[in-house]
Amino acid sequence: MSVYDEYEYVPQVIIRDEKTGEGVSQSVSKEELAAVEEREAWKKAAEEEAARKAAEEAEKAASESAEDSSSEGFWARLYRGLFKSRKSLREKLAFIFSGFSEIDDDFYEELEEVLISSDIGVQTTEDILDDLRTMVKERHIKEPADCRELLIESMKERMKTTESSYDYVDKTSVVFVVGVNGVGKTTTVGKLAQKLRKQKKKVLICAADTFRAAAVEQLTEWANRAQCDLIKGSEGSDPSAVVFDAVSAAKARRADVLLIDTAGRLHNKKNLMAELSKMNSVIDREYPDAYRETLLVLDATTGQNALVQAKEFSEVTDITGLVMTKMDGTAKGGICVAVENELHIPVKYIGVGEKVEDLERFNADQFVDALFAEEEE
Ligand SMILES: Nc1nc2c(ncn2[C@@H]2O[C@H](COP(=O)(O)OP(=O)(O)OP(=O)(O)O)[C@@H](O)[C@H]2O)c(=O)[nH]1
Ligand SMILES: [Mg+2]
Repeated sequence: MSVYDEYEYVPQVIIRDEKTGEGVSQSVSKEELAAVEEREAWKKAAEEEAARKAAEEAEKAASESAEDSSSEGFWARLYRGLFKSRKSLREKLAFIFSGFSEIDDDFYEELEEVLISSDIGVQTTEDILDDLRTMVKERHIKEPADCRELLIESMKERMKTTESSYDYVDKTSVVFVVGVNGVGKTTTVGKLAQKLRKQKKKVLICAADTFRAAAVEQLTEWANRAQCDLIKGSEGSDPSAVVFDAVSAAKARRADVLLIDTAGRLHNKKNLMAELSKMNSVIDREYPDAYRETLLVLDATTGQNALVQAKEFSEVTDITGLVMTKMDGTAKGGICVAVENELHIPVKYIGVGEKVEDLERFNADQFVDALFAEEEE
């Protein structure tokens, strides 16, 4: 019922003059009144829609900042994660920087030992010392303590041999997560799923580790937490068949990213590698347009062993990035410098704890700064 129906006289409406802003009372016909009412209703609906959108945006912003405020923020997490490595390196370096009065062969020898014992690796240590000798000469450095800055500079440079890219996040992609037993593959898949979901990506998880029933349970929990779909097979089924199903589902559901968790528990290396290549062929055949990423997960606590694993995996499959886990539990953080410098495969993420937010994109400068930071906070 319109206002008009209630009155016998021709209604007056206030029409606002656009230029002066003044309201002018005018008589209007039934049709005009209906048009005004319709316009008002439309305006109200538009305002309500704008308010709803603003509230949605505010909620989204709050949830994004919640990702950080629920924990300590990027730098603090990195700093905490590298606690053991930093402490160990600082103690050893303090000893040689204060214990030597000049930069001589003994100084270099001692420094070499410190770097190797910090799991920076023999080859990378040699490279860094070569850099250091050159810089000391060129810049006429005399004080051993001044070598600290040179060391930081060289390490950063050594880690910049490869540029990390995260292109897969914005493409229709398939991410294989591979690695040996217990390094943190499933945890990494779970953490990545949540990260991607926070970025509003449609994520599908594939449980291609069919060797342990517990693996599927573990992944189901992560998938529930991240609120994303999970494709699984029965225990002992062919992982490639599960991958096939996952690809079909990813296509049908228009997933942005398909994350594939694989087994690290095959009875021998040959089987593991054959299985990987079979799964890769399924993707090549069934999902040729998908952007491919193969992340090799390495447990930083294993030090040089991680370097060996990275070499072996990269011989049989095209590794596009590394994930160094358990950085929080080791003084062997220097291994990141070694893998980047020696293998030229970028470290893309580091794991600094078991919680979902404890997975960081890797940044060489910040990593080295956190490793050498002076004061404990
Ligand atoms: N402290 C710490 N623990 C981690 C990190 N990443 C994973 N873990 C722990 O390492 C253990 C093994 O992790 P999983 O994700 O099950 O490893 P996986 O590679 O899937 O193991 P398999 O499937 O058995 O080969 C779990 O207890 C994780 O919580 C990390 O960055 N820091
Ligand atoms: Mg697993």
